[in-house]
Amino acid sequence: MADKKRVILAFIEYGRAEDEHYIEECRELCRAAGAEVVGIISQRSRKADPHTGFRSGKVSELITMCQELEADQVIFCSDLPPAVISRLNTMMEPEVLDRTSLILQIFEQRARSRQAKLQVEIASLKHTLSSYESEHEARSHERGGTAMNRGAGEMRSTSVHRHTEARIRDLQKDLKRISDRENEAEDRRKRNIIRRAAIVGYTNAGKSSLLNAVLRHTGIEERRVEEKDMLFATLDTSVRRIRCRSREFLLYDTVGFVSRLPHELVEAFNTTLSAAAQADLLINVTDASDPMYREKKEITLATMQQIGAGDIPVLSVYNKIDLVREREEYPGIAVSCLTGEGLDTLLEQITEMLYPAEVVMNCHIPYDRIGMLDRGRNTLRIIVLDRDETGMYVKISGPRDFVRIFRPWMINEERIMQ
Ligand SMILES: Nc1nc2c(ncn2[C@@H]2O[C@H](COP(=O)(O)OP(=O)(O)OP(=O)(O)O)[C@@H](O)[C@H]2O)c(=O)[nH]1
Ligand SMILES: [Mg+2]
Repeated sequence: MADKKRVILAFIEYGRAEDEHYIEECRELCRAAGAEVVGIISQRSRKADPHTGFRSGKVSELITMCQELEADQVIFCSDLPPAVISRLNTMMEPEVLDRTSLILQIFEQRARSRQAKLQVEIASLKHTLSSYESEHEARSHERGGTAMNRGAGEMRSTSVHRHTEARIRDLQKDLKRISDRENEAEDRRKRNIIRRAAIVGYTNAGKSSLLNAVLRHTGIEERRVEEKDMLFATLDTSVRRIRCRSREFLLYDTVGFVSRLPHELVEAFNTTLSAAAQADLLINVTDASDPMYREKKEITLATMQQIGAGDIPVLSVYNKIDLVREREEYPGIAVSCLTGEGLDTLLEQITEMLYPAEVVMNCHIPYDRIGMLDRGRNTLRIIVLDRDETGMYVKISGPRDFVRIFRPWMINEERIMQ
């Protein structure tokens, strides 16, 4: 195995309460990228130096530190303009990257499916493009340049720019072909009128573990998904069929989020996240043993809004409760995927939320439409009462939206249960 990259983390400490957590998270991101953090350097400041992020004395200190610690890379974790990052790159030997590039590196290493690979490549190219644009803007600003005095270098960069944009368009076309196929599969699932719940949450909260725990709890030992103590272990969406209290639903495991997730990535991962955006219920999993769990839960909700899933009902789940000594009154369901605690309540709540108000309808379905009953078999309770020469008398109960499709053959609506 290749030697681990030796990384120095650089920060500007703005004096915010979350600074310490942020540093810790960047350390974890490095670990996830397979790098070793050999040093941390920070400068307390209200704002970043517009040219080099750090002030000049600190930059010299960073250069010396790189030599002494034989660093291969510097990750500047404060949000600096790309032009600053590229200026720093001209000033020191090791490569200087921003946090977005670090996250992109992790995604690049983890991407397995064609879809994930395409999504990551698009995000990387978009990041390069925005870095390039910002650098270009900074340069022409410094020079006071106008369109009239473009040099040869600028013309060359414009062609690189155009080439990158064309490549992004090609990749997006490929991605669209894959997502169209997936949408067809999704449409087939929808036609089968089966309800869908998506597990979403901060990375490492235990989303994949929750899917596995539910599988185990409902008696399915096989078809487990990978769970791992590492940020961004899951990049592709997995889906499993769950049967609980004579009801069925689909449960999706999705990619996790972090604070300040690069917008290029959120955009590119729209296809993967569309499972969540189209779900009937979002299960927002947080790690209750994490001191920052409230903030992380909010970040997940904000990201869900960003992808257009802000209107979907949310069930909050507080996982890893086995690690919490002093439990709180959680506004949701406390569970442990490790011990199985709380899973009964969770499943009960999921089915209640997925199948809320129920309708019971007596119908006479003609024999040539009997196939309709097949479509509802996963979601509805169907009891055959009688038959005659033209069709069947059935009692159908289930969610109003689904029972409604049998309205043309309704004899009467019996009662409504809440
Ligand atoms: N003690 C304890 N550990 C848990 C529990 N649930 C999950 N874990 C651990 O937490 C780590 C992360 O779990 P995953 O299920 O991979 O987390 P994830 O949310 O899918 O993470 P990403 O795919 O990276 O977004 C693993 O080491 C799990 O074993 C729990 O209830 N209790
Ligand atoms: Mg996972």
